[in-house]
Amino acid sequence: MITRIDHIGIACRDLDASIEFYRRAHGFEVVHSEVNEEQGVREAMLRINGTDDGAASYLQLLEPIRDDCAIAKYLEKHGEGVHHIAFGTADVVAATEAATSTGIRALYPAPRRGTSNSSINFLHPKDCHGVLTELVQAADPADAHHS
Ligand code: MC0
Repeated sequence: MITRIDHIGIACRDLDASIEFYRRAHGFEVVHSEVNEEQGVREAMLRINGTDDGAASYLQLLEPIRDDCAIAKYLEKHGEGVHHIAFGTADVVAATEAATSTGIRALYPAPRRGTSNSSINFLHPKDCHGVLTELVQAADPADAHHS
């Protein structure tokens, strides 16, 4: 079951410039940053709000660290902007199966590692009316993205 929006992923060319933009425009602060080698990104999580189910919602700013990763390809084709929406769930395998049982393609046969050791899968944008959709299960919902 999906319970919340975990984050909106935004592709950017210059992570530090985008962080500064969101700080100046809206007062958002970075609560976590990391490099995800597998996904080919340097990223920052900006906390937007807390929720009553134990995890908050974030903007996720994503800068590519190599030319062949998904974000680099997206920037080349579309430029900067919203790259994906991530829905939070307590069980990413069950949420993925619920979606694939309706005919939507999952991109991975099993969950992979996401931000802060979360477990993630993606649903193909062509099966989701043009929206790349991520499903994310926090490693520890009470402490999502803070370590
Ligand atoms: C591609 N397409 C998109 C899209 N990316 N549509 C909407 N939103 C996107 N983000 C469309 C293209 O425009 C194209 O449509 C078609 O999908 C095929 O795209 P492509 O450019 O040929 O690229 P592919 O097929 O090689 O790859 C697309 C795919 C890939 C979604 C499968 O990006 C992927 O595997 N994404 C999952 C991983 C990911 O995105 N990692 C970065 C975030 P047309 O009509 O032109 O054919 S990592 C992350 O988010 C982690 C750190 C986390 O949250 O914890």
